[in-house]
Amino acid sequence: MDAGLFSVPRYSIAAVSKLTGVSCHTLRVWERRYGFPDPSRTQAGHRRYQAEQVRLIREIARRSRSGEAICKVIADARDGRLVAEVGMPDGPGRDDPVDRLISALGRADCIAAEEIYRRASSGLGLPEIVDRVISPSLTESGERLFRGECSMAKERLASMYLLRKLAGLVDEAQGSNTRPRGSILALSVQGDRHEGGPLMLSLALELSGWRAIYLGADLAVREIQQAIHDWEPVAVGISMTLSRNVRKRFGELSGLRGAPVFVGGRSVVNYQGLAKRSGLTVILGPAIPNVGPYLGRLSPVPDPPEASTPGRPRRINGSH
Ligand code: B12
Repeated sequence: MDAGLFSVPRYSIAAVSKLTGVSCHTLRVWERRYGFPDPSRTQAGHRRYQAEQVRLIREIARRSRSGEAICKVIADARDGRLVAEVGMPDGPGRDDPVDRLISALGRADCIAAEEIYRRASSGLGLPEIVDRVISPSLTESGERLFRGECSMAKERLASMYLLRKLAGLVDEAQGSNTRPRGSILALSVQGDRHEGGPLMLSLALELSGWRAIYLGADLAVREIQQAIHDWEPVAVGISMTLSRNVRKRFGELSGLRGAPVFVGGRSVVNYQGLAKRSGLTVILGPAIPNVGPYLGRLSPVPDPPEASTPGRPRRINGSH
């Protein structure tokens, strides 16, 4: 990593919000209240953050989500006592398995990629494979495309490889989740073609004992209504990766009937008020640790009396 590049303040507040999951409003509040982070300003007065600051903000957000007092975590960051355990926005170093995996895929060397993936995931549980291998690799391959460092075909090969692996983990979790508590739709809405979020949501659902009905990306809201009608899920979980048209989509989602709708993903962080006004429940942060607690408060709708067997999970077509 080039130390000079690392210290150039080049991230706007919107970019930092997307990279860290902390809303623009919260970043301004922290700055006003605690004097941290303290970004540079462009001539026009716009905030610009360094990669190191982004890394620290990610770590602050992670610790705050795990229950530490925000004023203490920020004081630690300000005084240089915070060790960031999470990845850097400028991508992994050369020896990092993520870098080697994406580079092998960039050469279309699927055998080498498989070996790197196998070693990097060996001995890890499903959530750790996601956190340490799949998620950072998906991000790195897409970021290389956005930085102009690889072709669309190379990004596509890497994304498809990683999404297949993620889907494999969903299957594995589903195989162990033999008595699901109820079924939940997992998808992203029309216009949003990112599949990583809804797959990750499906994995989180299966790991917390629910049956994910994975409907993929880019689904029209009227189709969601039809799916609620056909399968009567306990809830609908939407992954929002793209900020484009969020207002319009929330408006459409507010018209869904027959199941509560919850939304998560990187785009909801700056639209929490709007989501609530649209009758949607917002779940912030990564899917795996955060979906279970919310769903724990939802009780599955019981089967109709003639079909129900006490103590059995609710059936949906072909789910078990
Ligand atoms: C891979 C990728 C693509 C691939 C997608 C391939 C595929 N088939 O899925 C391709 C190349 C197609 C693509 C296209 C575009 N992309 Co793109 N993409 C990415 C990238 C690099 C990784 C996304 C990913 O899969 N991450 C891994 C997943 C698992 O992480 P995640 O989605 O963040 O999900 C985590 C949490 O958010 C949360 N979560 C997610 N969903 C849910 C749901 C619930 C309920 C909960 C509780 C939690 C939760 O849990 C997950 C972790 O456990 C990101 C950049 C990045 N740094 O992430 C940009 C990014 C998402 N893309 C972006 C953009 C702008 C685009 C394009 C518009 C680019 C363009 N100009 O064409 C198009 C839009 C296409 C479309 N219509 O959707 C922006 C979105 C900005 C925004 N918020 O609007 C990003 C952030 C890039 C950037 N730095 O600006 N992209």
